[in-house]
Amino acid sequence: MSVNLRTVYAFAREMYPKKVNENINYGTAGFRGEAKKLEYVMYRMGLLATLRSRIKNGQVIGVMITASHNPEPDNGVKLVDPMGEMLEPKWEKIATELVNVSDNELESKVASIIKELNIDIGTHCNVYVGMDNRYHSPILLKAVADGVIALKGNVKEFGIITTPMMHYFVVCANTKGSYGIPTEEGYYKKIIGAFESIRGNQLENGNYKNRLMFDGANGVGARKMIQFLKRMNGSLNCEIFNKGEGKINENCGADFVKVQQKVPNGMPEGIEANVRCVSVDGDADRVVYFFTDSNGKFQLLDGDRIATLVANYLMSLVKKCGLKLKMGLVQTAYANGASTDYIVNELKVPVSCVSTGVKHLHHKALEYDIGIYFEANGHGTVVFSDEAKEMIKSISELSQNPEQKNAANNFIDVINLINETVGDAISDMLLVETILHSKGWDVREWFDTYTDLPNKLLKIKVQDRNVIVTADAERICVKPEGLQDEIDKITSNYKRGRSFVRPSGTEDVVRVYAEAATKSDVDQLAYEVSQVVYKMAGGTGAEPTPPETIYNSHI
Ligand code: G16
Repeated sequence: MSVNLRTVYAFAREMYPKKVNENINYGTAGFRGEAKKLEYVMYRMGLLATLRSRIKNGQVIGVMITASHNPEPDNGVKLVDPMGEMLEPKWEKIATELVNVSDNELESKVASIIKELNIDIGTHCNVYVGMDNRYHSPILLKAVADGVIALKGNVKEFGIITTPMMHYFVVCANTKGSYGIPTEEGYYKKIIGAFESIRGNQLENGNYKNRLMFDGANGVGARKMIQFLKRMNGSLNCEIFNKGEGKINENCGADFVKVQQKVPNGMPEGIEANVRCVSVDGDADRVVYFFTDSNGKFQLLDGDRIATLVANYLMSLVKKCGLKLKMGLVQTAYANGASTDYIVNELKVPVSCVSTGVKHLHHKALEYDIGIYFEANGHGTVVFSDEAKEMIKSISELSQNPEQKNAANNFIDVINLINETVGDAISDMLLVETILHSKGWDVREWFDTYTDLPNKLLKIKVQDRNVIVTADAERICVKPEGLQDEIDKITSNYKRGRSFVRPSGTEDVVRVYAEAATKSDVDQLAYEVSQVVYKMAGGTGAEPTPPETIYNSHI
């Protein structure tokens, strides 16, 4: 096949000219920003995906158009590598360079990538493209597809899907179907089949009631949850809210619920006590639970809670199977200190802390036979080594002990229920439901496993967020000089005080996290740290406001 690189420039000039001068970076999960500025970025990511596929011998690369938890005017792009991982870090750099060259330099940049990486441009390549339900996603999807076509790649469009569905399709295609069938029906069938096989006909158990309220963030998660329920024959009693009536993520969804620590808009006022509620984000790769307790107080169960529940359950399955498997849990600095204490002291599972971004967590989790990773924001999953899967399978086939055999069969279903390719809000939710059902627990029993330290997450607008440089899995701020000393001084005044700052990789803000022994302490700690960040990192706009006026939400 002959590829004329001149086409690359022709498409750019005629259809996707770069009209902005500022440079942008591949962030925590790809490029993200105002949708109206992204067409040239998408076109170039289409080009990049073909090069990536070619260097991977024609394996499928995924391109997902979404701005996930960001507000509706934003959009973005996430690239998916052949085994479902996020794009390899070395290629993030290439992607950044490709996006920032001028239209005139584009053709020669593509030529130099091909030359430097010795890519055989005449070979076949395959790119999958999908999008969330933002109104500007179709235009951006077309730009990606044109990028693929410009370099004579094969493009397959999946239309509106969740991000985890895209990861699943890519892995299924690249494993020749051994992970599953790379279609929407194949995805539903695998997950629902496993869920219903474990649950059987007994829909309730002990204190577990089959009733759930689902906040779809007005995003694609709501649409797909409707599809799940249509195929589930009543095995899950789930009422869906925020199905698309309002703006995506606006005062609803997993990020809103986690950060604001309150019930999202669009759900009924005065939800009955102890009813499980769940929120997913705009592209359904994050999930958090919440409920209103019998005192009318909002209570959150975030990614840390899901991780600990899952670890506890999988440990018991490993034990019942009589196996010895290396299990580890991966968190980020955002993990609540109480959750880490519980993992270390009660569960006795090794825990590691890595930088924000599922790409870092996923990578670390692969070091274990069973690697559980969750960000506090609800983004996470479990990965199993091939050896672990083989061991479980052979117990299921060979064991003469009915209890052990049963546990192994159950384990296989649980593995099939989990979308190992990336954090998947719906699959994670069905896993939580499965665990609570098997334990016969209501949400309160889950909540009572440990007590979270009060915590607060704030955003500070600064002139240039990259003036903040961090180290040690983002727990230490090394620039601007002296900022960490100030944070240390402030933190030392608070019992169980901990705080860190980092530039966001998805929004133009600096994030401030704080936790402390009491709610009033954490409010004050977060405020004081925000103040020094504002002063030392070039804050813009209104200064941080003292707690009495801004923090009237509850923890
Ligand atoms: C993305 C990443 C997550 C990360 C989040 C926030 O989530 O996939 O791993 O935690 O951004 O990142 P930051 O604090 O750098 O803005 P999503 O759901 O928006 O794709």
